[in-house]
Amino acid sequence: MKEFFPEIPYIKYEGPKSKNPFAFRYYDPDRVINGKKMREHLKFALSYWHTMCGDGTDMFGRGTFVKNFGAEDVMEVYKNKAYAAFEFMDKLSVDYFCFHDRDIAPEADTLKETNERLDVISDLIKELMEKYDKKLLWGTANCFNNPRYMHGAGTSPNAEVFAFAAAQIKKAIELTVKFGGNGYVYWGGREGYETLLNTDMKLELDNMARLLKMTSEYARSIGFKGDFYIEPKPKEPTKHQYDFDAATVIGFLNKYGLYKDFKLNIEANHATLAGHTFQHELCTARINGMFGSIDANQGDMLIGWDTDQFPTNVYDTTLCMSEVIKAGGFTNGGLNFDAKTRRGSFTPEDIALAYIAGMDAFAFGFLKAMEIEEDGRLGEFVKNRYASYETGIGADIVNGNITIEELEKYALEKGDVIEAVKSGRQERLETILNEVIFN
Ligand code: XLS
Ligand code: NI
Ligand code: NI
Repeated sequence: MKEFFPEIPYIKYEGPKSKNPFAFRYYDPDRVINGKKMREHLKFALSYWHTMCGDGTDMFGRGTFVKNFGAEDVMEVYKNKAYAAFEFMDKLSVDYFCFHDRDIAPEADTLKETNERLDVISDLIKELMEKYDKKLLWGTANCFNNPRYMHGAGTSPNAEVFAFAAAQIKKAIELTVKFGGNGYVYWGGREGYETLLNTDMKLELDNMARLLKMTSEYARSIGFKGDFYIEPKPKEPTKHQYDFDAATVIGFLNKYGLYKDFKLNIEANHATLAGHTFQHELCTARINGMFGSIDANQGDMLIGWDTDQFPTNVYDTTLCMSEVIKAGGFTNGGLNFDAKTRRGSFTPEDIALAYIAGMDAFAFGFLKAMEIEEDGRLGEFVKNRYASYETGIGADIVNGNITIEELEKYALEKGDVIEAVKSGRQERLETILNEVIFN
């Protein structure tokens, strides 16, 4: 069979001292930790759109990557993308992939023809999944690229567009089920608005909920057993994206009675665009029972848009994996590299090196997060910080056993409570984190 990436070797674990660029330093896929292989703790996924399709086009310039994989005929190009994707996953020990419908087969003139193309390519992908023993982390529909979606899909002012989006999502769900996927993602795409001068926000939000309800119920009816995820993002492409951040999405799901079936797919770069840390978004999801999956990337703090860079910041990966551990690990979710190399890093080697960088950064973060747990000092500090809620008046507050009048009496008797207040010790705690990271 044709090799699409002759320049990329099979990547093996060589340990932290290795100087070989084509080796893992921390990711040792079959190493067992706490009864599970590292590959099962981390569940890395390839993003089909960035890796197989993204060509580096930006606002000021054309593509710098060639992604036709040696073919000219449009369907041949997409078949080759599939072969190349599985070769890449195989060489890098990436066990999962994620896709949009339009990443795997190009749109034709009519929906019917487009769906026929999807049938052809999805048969091939299914075969390759079996051959290489790869799994689908999640599927989704691209309801934002085509001009028909310029004003949104489920939130379009045109009912015709709503109908088209519903049909498109139906097919994407069928493909997800065909691949045995355990996740289906709804990222807001163009579900948002530019100006209230032309927008009925209430109807748009009601319609968005209608689309989610209808499509998720359909998925259940055809045997989908996995999780539905909403992926929050505050802006880009629209000025006001409706799925702003985790808290906004949770409020939305609660309002429309969708919270039971839906979880969140948290993307690092979207968190920072919303003015939050990655850890904040993960924690918000976790404490609300909505932690699902992760789009593993990083942004650039000096740039105000979604740069989707491969994650290399080990503080972020460590704190992220601490949240994953607190959530009990991944169930249906995993770590999808929704990330692309910079436009100037345009060779196939660059893409492999970027995956190695991201996988090692997360493997390192996972090992360090485990050490933080074992070390116990950070957890202990937080527990002690709230100890006053475990006994006496604190326990009464938590258990709802006290009235406001009794609290007033207590405060009046005390006169002041400043002596009870203790230092937050932030700098010391940051030193402990450094100690674990550098030891
Ligand atoms: C874009 C999103 C997108 C989703 C899938 O910003 O991250 O790539 O992950 O539609
Ligand atoms: Ni994403
Ligand atoms: Ni993104």
